[in-house]
Amino acid sequence: MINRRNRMRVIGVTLLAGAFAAAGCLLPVEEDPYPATAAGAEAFVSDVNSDLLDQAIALARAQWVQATYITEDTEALAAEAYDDFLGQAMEYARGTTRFDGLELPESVERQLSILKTGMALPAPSDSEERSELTQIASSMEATYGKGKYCPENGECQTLGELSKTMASSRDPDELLEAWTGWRTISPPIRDSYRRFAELGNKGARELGFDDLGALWRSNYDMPPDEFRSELDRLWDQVRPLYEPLHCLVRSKLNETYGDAVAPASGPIPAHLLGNMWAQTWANIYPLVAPENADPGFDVTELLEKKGVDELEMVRYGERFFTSLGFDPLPDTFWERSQFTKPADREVVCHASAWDIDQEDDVRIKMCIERTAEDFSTIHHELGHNFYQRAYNKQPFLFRESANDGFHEGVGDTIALSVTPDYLVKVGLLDQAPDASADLGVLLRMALDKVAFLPFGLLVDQWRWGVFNGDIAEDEYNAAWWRLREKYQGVAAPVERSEADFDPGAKYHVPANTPYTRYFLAHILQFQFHRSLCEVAGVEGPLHRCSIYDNQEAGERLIKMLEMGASKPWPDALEAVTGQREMDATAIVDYFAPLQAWLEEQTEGLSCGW
Ligand code: X8Z
Ligand code: ZN
Repeated sequence: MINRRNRMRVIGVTLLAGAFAAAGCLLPVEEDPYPATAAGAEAFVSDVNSDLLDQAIALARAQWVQATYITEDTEALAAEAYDDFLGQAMEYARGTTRFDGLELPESVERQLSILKTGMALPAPSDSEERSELTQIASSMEATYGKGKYCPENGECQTLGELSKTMASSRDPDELLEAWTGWRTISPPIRDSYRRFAELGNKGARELGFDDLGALWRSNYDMPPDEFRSELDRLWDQVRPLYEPLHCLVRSKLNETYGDAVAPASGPIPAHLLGNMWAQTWANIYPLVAPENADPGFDVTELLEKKGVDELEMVRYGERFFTSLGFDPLPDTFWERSQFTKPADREVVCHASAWDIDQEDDVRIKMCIERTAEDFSTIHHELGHNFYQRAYNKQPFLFRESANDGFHEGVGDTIALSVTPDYLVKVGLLDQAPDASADLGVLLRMALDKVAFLPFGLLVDQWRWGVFNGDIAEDEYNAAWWRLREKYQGVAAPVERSEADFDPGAKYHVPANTPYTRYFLAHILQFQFHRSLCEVAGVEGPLHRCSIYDNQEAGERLIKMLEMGASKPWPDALEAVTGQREMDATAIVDYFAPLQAWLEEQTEGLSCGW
């Protein structure tokens, strides 16, 4: 049994003993286990690693049960477990200051730094405030997970049901009802969120950060302000891809719905884009499809046609990873994961990947539907699991990705290899379409990957503003829509007010999951893909490359994953790509054949918003 609690108590006793000794008392002076020396720092880091590992396992179990069985009891138990974990982790994080300014081995220095910056939710040292914070955190996630839209005369609808409407309906009234309906779940979260930000900021300040957003931005091996500029740089690189796509989609929506519903200029009403948050648009592909460029297949239809059920979809995902040289998933993955929505209880359906025992007990939690979107999400989640297993030999503090964009990007990289040729190889598609279909395939992909970029960026622009006070409580909602318009060129379809809390209707806000990681992942996955295709020796356009079954590419990837967070992220990036910078030229290259066509299509239209 690791003895962290006692150790920490020893520090307290030592300091007190020193004071008493000075006053001439005869208390025994215990030896300080963590003197402010390099050896002390090393001992500290080693104990923290083993102790936090135990704590993290206890927390993961409590959170798993809460997320897969939401009740008042599991909510309270998860909050308690979080409270225990955070109390400990914060004590350790604050304890790092005794080693400030010392000359330390690089790895020790890095672990001390991760201890402080790696916490998405730092808690204040006051135990009442800490427990208030963890209760708020648990209850916000539970509120979201249980959220339903209950119309006055009609049955309540879950997010899954409302999302289906958003994806497939072309009736603007129905779309509007689903859109506003889901947003009835979040006003109760608004006040909790205000208090949450206040307490999270307090915790961040106790660790020496200006606010919680500054802490989040400190996790990228560069000063937080430099990270902001990095994001601006990357966004500038991809804007020329996004703007013509926005322009084309707006004009097609205008053709479909007419001026009254979908104006030909200005921002696009957010309920028409096929997704509850207008974050990916592939569901409206049929409305924008180019003539004579039918992609020739639709994964949703293939899954149905071939009778592939939810579990088999996951098997396909696993087989992709094993084809690269990863070990198969353990039996416990299949026994303990939640693949489909249980009929008899409330669960958090938002897809996630878990690492329960930090060894082999990895799981996914999804409410899988037989769709192309979920097929891709399965690969995304498995990417997390294979990453987790790859770095499980690292010390606890390094059991993370190089930066959080890497974790989000690995499974997506694999999903980019789900090409028509791959589908043929694994027997899902009978014949690959010829090159004339490429435009359609690329456009459908762009509606996912390119459309997502500004959304990926703005969610944290909002949170950072809330955390640093730029966005005051009385403009939470207005500021959200200002950012939606600025980055995405999307607007609320009906008047919103400060009685609403639209950011809270997006999972990651009540669940406190930082979001910039997804923006980075959307840049990084194309970088990984481009390099791995090169390693695999696949020639031809990037959108036709699949690294399926290629051991060299697999080896290269695994090498990076095994590093975990042990080195600054540019080192990890270099291990796969030879580059030390995040670089959006890869996504631009990938979509180059589409870009020319998009510009042609939108010539003469007045673009922008
Ligand atoms: O939340 C997720 C994953 C779990 S880490 C399903 N994603 C973001 C979202 O759904 O908003 C993946 C892409 C963006
Ligand atoms: Zn993810």
